[in-house]
Amino acid sequence: MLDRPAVTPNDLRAFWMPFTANRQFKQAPRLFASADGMYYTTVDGRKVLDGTAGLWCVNAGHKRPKIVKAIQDQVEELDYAPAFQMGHPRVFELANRLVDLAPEGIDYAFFTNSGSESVETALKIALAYHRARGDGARFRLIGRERGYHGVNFGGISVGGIVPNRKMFGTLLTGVDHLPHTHLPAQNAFSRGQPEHGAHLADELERICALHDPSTIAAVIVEPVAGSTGVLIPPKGYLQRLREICDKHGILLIFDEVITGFGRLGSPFAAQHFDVLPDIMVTAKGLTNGVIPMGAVLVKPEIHDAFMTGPEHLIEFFHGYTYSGNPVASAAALATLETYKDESLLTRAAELETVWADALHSLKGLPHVIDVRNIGLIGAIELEPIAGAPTKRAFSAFVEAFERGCLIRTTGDIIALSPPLIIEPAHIEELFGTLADVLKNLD
Ligand code: PXG
Repeated sequence: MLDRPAVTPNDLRAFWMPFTANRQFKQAPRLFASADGMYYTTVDGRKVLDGTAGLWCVNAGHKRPKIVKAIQDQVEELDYAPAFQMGHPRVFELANRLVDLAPEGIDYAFFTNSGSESVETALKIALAYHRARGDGARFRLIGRERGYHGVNFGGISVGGIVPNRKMFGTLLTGVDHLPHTHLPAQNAFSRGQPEHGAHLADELERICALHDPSTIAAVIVEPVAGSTGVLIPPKGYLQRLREICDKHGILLIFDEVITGFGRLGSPFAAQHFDVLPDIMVTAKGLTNGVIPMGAVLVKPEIHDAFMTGPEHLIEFFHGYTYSGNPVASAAALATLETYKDESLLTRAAELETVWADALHSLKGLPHVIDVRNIGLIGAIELEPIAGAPTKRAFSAFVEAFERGCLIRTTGDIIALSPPLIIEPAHIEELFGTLADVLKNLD
C-alpha cells in the first residue's frame, strides 16, 4: 500500500524545478499549454510573445511544420539505433550539413544531447588531443569570470558564475580564469561591440607566464557571454585571444551554444567575428530546441590526431547513449532546412538596426543603467534595489509575463533573444510592453 496520497494530476509539489525560485513559482505558477510561431499560449488561454526563443533555442519559432513532420516520420521509421559501433544514415548526413555550415577549417562533428555535454566533450577532446600528440603536460583549462558553460563539473570549473560554482566543492583542478569584459564606466550604452577592453585578452599572457604556457591545454570562452547577462566582446578582443593561443600552442574553444545558428546574423559567431576557433561547442538552435541535441565541431588536425593505432580499437573513449539519436538527427536536419528555406541564419543582420533602435529607446527610463545589443540579442541592465539584488529584474520578468511578453533575467539584467522569425511589429510590441513595465517598476 502507498504511504502517500494518490497522485493528483496537476499537483505542483513533486517536480523540483531547475534554475527556478520553486516556492515563488508554485505560489503563482506560469504554465504554457501550447506555442505557435512567435507566441506561447498559457493554460488560461493568454498569448505571450516569446522574447527569448524559449531559452535561446527556438531560433526558427515554434511548431515549425517541417520539424514536426520530420520527428513524426522518423519515430515511425527508426526510433533508436545504438550509438556505439553502429550507425544510421541521418546522423552522417547531419554531420556533413553541420560542417558545411561551420567556418571553413572545421570538418568533424561529435554529437551530444545538450550544451553542458558538449562542453564536457570539448574539454575532454582538448585534453586527449594533446596527450595523443605526446604533449600530455598540457592539462590546464582556462575559462573566464562570468562565463557560463553549462552545469556539469568541467563546465562549472571553467565557468565563472559564482552561484553555479560555490556549492560544489573543489571542482576540476588546474583551472584558471581570464577576467570578464564588463567595463560599464567606459562602455555603457554601446551599440554593438564596445570600443574598450581588447587589452583584457592580454591577461592570457599573464596566466601563461604564471603557469608556463606549455601546461595549458585550452582556453574556453563564449564569443558573446549570454547567461551572465549578455557581455559583448570588445572590438579586437577575440582576435587577440586567438593570437595568444596560436603563439603558445593552446587550443581555443568557442562555446557557441547561444551564438550558434544565426543569433548574430551569421551561422556561427566564429564567422561573424572572423575568428576561427579550434573547437566549437553547440546545442540549442541545432534542433530548434525541440529535441535535446548538441554537437562539438572540430578542426581536422584535432580529429586526425586520434586516428592512430590498430584500426579495430576505439580511438576516443567518450560518447552518450543518445549521441546522434535518430529522432534528434531528423529534427536537426529539418531545422537546418527551415533555417535555409527562410534565410534565418542571416536574418539577425537584416533586423539588427530596427532591433537596436527599439532597444536603445529604453535609455532614460527609470532604473536603466545600461543597454547593450548585438545581432538579435539585447540586454537592459537595471540599478539593483539596495540590499535586494535581483529583485527588481525579477519583478520586471513577472510583470512582463502578466502583460504578455516572455523575457529572461539574470541578476538585475534583462536579456532578450527572440526567435529569428521576429517581425518589426513584434519588436514594437516587445519594447512597448517593456517600456510600460519599466515605467511602473519600484
Ligand atoms: N554553454 C552556454 C554558452 C550556454 O549558454 C550551456 C553551455 C549549457 O547548455 P544546456 O543545454 O546544458 O543547458 C548554455 C546554456 C539564459 C540561459 O537564460 C542560458 C542557458 C540555459 C538556460 C538559460 O541565459 N545556456
